[in-house]
Amino acid sequence: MKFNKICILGLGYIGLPTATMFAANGVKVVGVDTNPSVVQTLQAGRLHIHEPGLGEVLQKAIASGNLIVSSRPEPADAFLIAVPTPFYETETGYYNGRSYKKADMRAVTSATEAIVPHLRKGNLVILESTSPPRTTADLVAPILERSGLKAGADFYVAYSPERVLPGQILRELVENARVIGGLTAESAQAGAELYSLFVRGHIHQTDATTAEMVKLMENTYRDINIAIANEFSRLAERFGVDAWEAIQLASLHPRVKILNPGPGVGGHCISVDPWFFVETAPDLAQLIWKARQVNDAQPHFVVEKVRQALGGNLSGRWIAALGLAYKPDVDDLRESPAVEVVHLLQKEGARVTAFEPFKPENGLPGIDSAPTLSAALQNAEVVLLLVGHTQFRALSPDQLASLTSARVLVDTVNVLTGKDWQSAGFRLWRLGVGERMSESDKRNSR
Ligand code: SAJ
Repeated sequence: MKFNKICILGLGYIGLPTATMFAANGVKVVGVDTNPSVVQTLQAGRLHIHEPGLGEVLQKAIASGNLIVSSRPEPADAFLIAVPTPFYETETGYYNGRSYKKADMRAVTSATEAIVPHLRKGNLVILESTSPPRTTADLVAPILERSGLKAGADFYVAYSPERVLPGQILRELVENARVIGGLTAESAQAGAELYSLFVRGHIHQTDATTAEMVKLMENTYRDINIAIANEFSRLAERFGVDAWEAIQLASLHPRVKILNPGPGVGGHCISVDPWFFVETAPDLAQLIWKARQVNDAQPHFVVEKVRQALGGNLSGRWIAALGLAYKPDVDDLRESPAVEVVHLLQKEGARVTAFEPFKPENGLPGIDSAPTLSAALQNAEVVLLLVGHTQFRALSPDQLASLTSARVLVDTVNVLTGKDWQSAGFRLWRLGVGERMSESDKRNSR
């Protein structure tokens, strides 16, 4: 199939890098976003998100004339939908008296509807947004057929999950293996031809629902593995053990690779996608559901650690929270457990000042955000490290001691180890590390 022009709906973390990749490979791309401020920012050659290297490729794509940013779709050879699929904040589902989160598919629905007037015979439509199983067949295809054309016969429809890691998107878009699931075998083939314009990783063809399930399985697998790491951190504290040391030693086993505990699981992928299984099969997705609950509860354990470090009382205490992003070296605050920890501490009456180096000006409503590290540390009694940003990892005990009078440190991501905090007067508390118990203590606690 020949692709002269592609229309990409949704210019976020996935749609925008994908649009620039096609444009860099000589295809005319119309990038569409419904948010006017995103359109304006991109038209001016500036980014509305943080992703290393993306600024330069965007500017090149616009300057070459291959990428046009618009608020409306246009006729094209292929349409690619890369809009968000979050869950509803308030609307929940219930199964056996337990509540679960439900996918908000409104953006996918309206992006698909926006394509209908432009759809022509022989076009290809690809859904990239992470979606509950059967979305391509049961939601997207029927909407597109309102055009009077028949999916699979008159036009091609496929699902292709994105699997890139924020922070490394440009490299992974090209190098990662890709899965394309077609409504028909011809649809999968058309999708494979489209992505082969820039993808160097192997392109595997399958059916649409398998491809949807593959994506959810990947992130669910990771979520469950992080849940067990988080549960191990709680057990280690109970038994007076260093979870990080125990995990490292257990991972020496050739068939064991345990992930890292932390303040919880955030981002718009791993903390969201497993719910799509729970929502569509609550009777079966029991382990998946439990893992979500374990990870969602982890911020409460961080709060308990801080309470312990402060001698039992949080009310009125001054806390500097370092990092609000959902993981190191990104600016994304979506579903961030660090934000949840700050909110929980505030509920306990603590006075929290946060510092997020990737968003120093605008933190979040309701969170007191400092513009600099030293401003955040000014009145602090305890320094709480929530994200392992490179800037924080590099802090030396002397440097920190010169910036704050606080001498209590709580590290939730295990990046402050290996430095002599004690000589600089600090007491370091680490998530997942229990007070060492003597053997007789251990016996008595059994
Ligand atoms: N986390 C831990 N412990 C770990 C690893 C991660 O607590 O050992 C936490 C992180 O701090 C973060 C969350 O999990 O809060 C998720 O971070 P992540 O780096 O594991 O993943 P994401 O959400 O940035 O990207 C994931 C990736 N999926 C997998 O690795 C299976 C990426 O490849 C996907 O493209 C992306 O989801 C997506 O868009 O779905």
